[in-house]
Amino acid sequence: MSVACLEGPTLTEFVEDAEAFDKCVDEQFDTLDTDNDGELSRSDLQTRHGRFSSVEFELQSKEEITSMYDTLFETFDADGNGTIDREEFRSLMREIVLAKARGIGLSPVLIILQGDSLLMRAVEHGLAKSN
Ligand SMILES: [Ca+2]
Ligand SMILES: [Ca+2]
Repeated sequence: MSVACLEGPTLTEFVEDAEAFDKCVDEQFDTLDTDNDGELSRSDLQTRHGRFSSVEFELQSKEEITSMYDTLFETFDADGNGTIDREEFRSLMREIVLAKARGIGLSPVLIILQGDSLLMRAVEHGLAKSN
């Protein structure tokens, strides 16, 4: 775990690099899909409860996480079949990260990075670009 400085545009650029972003999101998807059936169900997410909450987005309380699950399923289960497939998940993560980017804006914020989080990848992506 480390601390890094992150700006909104770093996140936006990461999302816009569809190849890098989708690859990273797919890894997250595979990690969350505990029964490996190619779809995320509520039980997949609950199995990985601690993990998913650490993935990012500063969701601190259980209520917030539960409410995020509800929002997540209602909003991103586009075809309403009760699970989130890979495409639905990519759309979800794009929206979340872009919302985060808008929230951060142009003022760099210090964030705590978990080794395999999307934000970590975004920071690495930004560093790779600037080198
Ligand atoms: Ca599953
Ligand atoms: Ca679905």
